[in-house]
Amino acid sequence: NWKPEDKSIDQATQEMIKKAEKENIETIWDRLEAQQPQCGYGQLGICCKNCFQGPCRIDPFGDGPKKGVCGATADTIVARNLARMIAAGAAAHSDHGRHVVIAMYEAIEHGAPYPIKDEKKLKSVAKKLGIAVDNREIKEIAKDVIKKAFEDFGKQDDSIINFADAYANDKRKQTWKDAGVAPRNIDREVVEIMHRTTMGVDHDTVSLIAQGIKASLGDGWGGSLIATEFQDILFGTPQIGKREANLGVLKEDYVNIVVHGHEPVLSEKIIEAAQDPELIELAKKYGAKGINAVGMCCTGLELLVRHGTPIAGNYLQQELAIVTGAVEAMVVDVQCIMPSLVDVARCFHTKIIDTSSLATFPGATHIKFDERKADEIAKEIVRTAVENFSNREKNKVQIPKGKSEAIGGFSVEATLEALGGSLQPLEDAIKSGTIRGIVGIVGCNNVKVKHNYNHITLTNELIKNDILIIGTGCWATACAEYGIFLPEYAKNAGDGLRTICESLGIPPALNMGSCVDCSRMLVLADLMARDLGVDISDLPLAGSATEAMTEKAVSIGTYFVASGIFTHLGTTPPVLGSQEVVKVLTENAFDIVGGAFYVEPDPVKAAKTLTEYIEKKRKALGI
Ligand code: NFS
Ligand code: SF4
Repeated sequence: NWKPEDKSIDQATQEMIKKAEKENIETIWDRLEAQQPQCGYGQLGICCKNCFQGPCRIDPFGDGPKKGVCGATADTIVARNLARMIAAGAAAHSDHGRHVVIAMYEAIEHGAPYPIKDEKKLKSVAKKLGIAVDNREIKEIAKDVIKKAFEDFGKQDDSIINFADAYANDKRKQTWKDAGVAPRNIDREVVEIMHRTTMGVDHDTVSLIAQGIKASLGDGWGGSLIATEFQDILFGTPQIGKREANLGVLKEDYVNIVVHGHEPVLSEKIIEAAQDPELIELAKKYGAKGINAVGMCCTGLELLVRHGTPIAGNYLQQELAIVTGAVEAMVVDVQCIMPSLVDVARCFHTKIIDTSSLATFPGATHIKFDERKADEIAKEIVRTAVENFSNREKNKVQIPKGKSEAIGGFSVEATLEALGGSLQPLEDAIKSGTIRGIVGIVGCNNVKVKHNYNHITLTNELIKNDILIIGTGCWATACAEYGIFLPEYAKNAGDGLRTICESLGIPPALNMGSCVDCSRMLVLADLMARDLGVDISDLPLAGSATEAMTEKAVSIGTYFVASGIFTHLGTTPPVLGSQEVVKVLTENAFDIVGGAFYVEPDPVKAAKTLTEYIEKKRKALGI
């Protein structure tokens, strides 16, 4: 009895859920139902299978076992499981970062087709890292920047990683040093979590969480930041402009290609190939009007903020894009890609094309990517999609009308430019109280939450309170679909925020890009802290992952907290089985790193708490 209206707030999405139901196509909502009731031990985080004397479960209430076979307590087990989630999340973001550095390396050393598009950004990154730029060849500067990044993945001394050292202010770095959580090497912090959490090593909640924090900082101020900066250098720094979002960006008469996943090293090339005149001619030969390449999830956001490519949806819409019956190929790389796509695609002519050597989907077409042959491979993928157009079954096609326009591309650079060169106008507005503060919202849909409901409700509630929203990931796609990223949406904001938005011509919520671009929010917060001569934890800022789902979101939340930001989670991570862990995350963290977690499923209540927190911070600052 779970109605489409209760599964998503978005009409186009509801329409496709109905179509799937009618055609007996199984989607994620059906599978969640089939999983009920989900395991209570798992939900509380108190099961362990880190060795095969287990699996062990702790009885949280009754008089069952309080220790695993080896003697591990609920506290140990929960802390270990949490640390492993962070390790996985940090690994995913950072490996993505590594792939971009490698693409640039391959371009410079072996002629891979990735020319540097943004020399200005390259120079500014180099300067931050202390690399000389005057009178030097671009190639030489790039080589030095690549070297610094590779060091961050591999250096063996105990100094803080180069990018964190270059980008974070001294106050923050001192806090990390004092707490013993300054990351030394992106890979090493992840490996150390795996070591500490294997059978019989670290059993102390605080030191396990501290290592989790260290790895997360290696993500936020390391791997993710490197991904963002190198992508800007290679593909251009996002600039503000108008885009389109939702399933309605698919076009009936065109060859539709959806690029889905996370790494623009691939999707950039697909978008280029989709503009190839020969392939467009071929599409016409098959009876299509042309090629329509659109994005999905974070790789979609990467394209959207840089090139204005339309985005067909966020995480919970991936199966539904195929259900339209109008997708010739869904091209996937890594992360947040449902294995079920292959099954949904079997009901249509759609080809799922997997491209990453890291991710093979049984039943999909495998066309594996290689930087050095990027152009040829991208063309082959697009050609495969074009040739599939004639297999489309017209009677199965139903594309929802729903789509919305949205302004996006608020990189820190573009934001500064919009503000006239510095953050001062924004800081003045915050000081005067016209804007009360800023909340960064990130990440995910989670099928346990009505699709986009938390994102939209929390955003609406906060802008009413004159709080400017910045954000990334599936939140950004949700807002784009809802029309929040239009300057005229400012009429829904409080008077103060509305006035500022109107005078600048910006929406009340700013799309900063994909989830690795959460690093942009850190850079912005850091800049503001420097300007005002305070620590990030003193600023009237907060964070939220209101439909959090992935391990990556756990890593993001943790590095937000460790950067001094009070961070709301709208879904509950599996940690409630340990009061000690919960206390460290929600209370003690304040004293150690200046930020902490806060869990609240109701976005209206969460907005209230976040607003109160921001007001408290204002008071402490005397503004
Ligand atoms: Ni972020 Fe992107 Fe979406 Fe969540 Fe998945 S697509 S990296 S993890 S679900 S926001
Ligand atoms: Fe059980 Fe300990 Fe092995 Fe975990 S590590 S499965 S608690 S014996």
